[in-house]
Amino acid sequence: MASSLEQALATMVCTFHKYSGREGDKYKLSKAELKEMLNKELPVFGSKQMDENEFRRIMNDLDHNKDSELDFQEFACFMACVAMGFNEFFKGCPAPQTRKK
Ligand SMILES: [Ca+2]
Repeated sequence: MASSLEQALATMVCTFHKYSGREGDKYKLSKAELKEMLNKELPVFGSKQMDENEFRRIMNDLDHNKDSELDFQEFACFMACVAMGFNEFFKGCPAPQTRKK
């Protein structure tokens, strides 16, 4: 059975392809696909309240090669940034207790 980290990586890859395959280039996220992905998969971003300007700024920051789409590499950088944000957020929190029976 896959470890939880392996499952997390597979989820990351599958989630990218679930949205990237919807329109245009199958292997890149368009603006609309990114928006939908943020709404559905990362609601922690509060993307519902994110206005158009804010969304455009995020897209602009993530789109390193400026082709107006996010390829997997750009998406992976984004996920790494989100993970670093989570790491900061959870710093100092007690490690989850392993239940003893
Ligand atoms: Ca791009």
